[in-house]
Amino acid sequence: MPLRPDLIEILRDEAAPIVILTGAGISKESGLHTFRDPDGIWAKYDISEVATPEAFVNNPDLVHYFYNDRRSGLLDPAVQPNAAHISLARLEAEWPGPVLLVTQNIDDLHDRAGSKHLIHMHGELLKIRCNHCDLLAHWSDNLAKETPCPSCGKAGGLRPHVVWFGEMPLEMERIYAALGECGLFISIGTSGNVYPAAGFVQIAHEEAGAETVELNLEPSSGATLFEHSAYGSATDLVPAFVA
Ligand code: BJW
Repeated sequence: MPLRPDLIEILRDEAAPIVILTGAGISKESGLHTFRDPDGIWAKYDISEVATPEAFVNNPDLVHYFYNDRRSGLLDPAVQPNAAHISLARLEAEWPGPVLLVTQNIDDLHDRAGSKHLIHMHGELLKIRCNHCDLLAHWSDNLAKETPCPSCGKAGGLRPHVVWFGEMPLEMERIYAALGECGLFISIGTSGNVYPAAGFVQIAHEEAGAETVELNLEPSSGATLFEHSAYGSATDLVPAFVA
């Protein structure tokens, strides 16, 4: 069984559906920055200037610079899935029940590690979409406000396929359906500051009666909502958890 035996014992069903929520902390040891740690992205950038729809209208150059820089970082050959990403892909492959991985991360490290049932609820850094047409495409180059849309040809409409503050996260119906019937909810490497993801633990516990586990470097904002927890780095905790 690909889970620690003591955890299997607390589950009502040995093939219980599992929902896993991940945040920036799981990719930290792959070389990507978190947001709210002292050396995090929000220590360098003002959220309202780069991660809102208004910021994109007011200063598209800065928003493009911000995401182009992060895209270059992600494409650095040194940035690779770590032991935590790989363990979660193994859990999905070996667990007898359904496993849904919901990530707030816009990097592609879970995809590269081999996770298949994966929702990028805050979008994907390596995709763009167009405000003028229905284009959604893979993208690895730099974007600028003058870049014409490869589909409709208009300039000014291309934007990173990410979810900014005030926008609706992606695939929420699928996520809520899975939370409503899971037997185990695991949160990894997220500070619990951003909704709706921060509220998933309560939905899993109250609606589905799920066991809830937090694995993080330190207690998150919602730490008291979890029944089980372990604190340390993701590359230590997650492989030990997916024993
Ligand atoms: C380690 C580690 C290691 C470090 N190992 N761990 C309710 C109340 C109040 C406000 C709201 C509310 N509901 C909605 C809102 C508004 C808003 C919101 O939440 N505001 C808060 C600030 C209060 N939410 C929204 O606007 C969202 N949209 C929305 O709600 O739509 C309406 C809706 C209605 C009904 C249903 C559903 C929806 C959209 C939020 C979009 C977030 N966008 C960002 C940026 C875009 C993507 C990008 O550029 O990357 O997404 S913000 C940023 O925060 C990014 C992240 O995905 C997100 C979460 O951050 P995360 O992953 O938790 O990172 P950190 O840095 O905070 O934490 C890292 C953790 O890892 C730390 O705890 C470390 O200790 C730990 N760690 N190293 C293990 N080695």
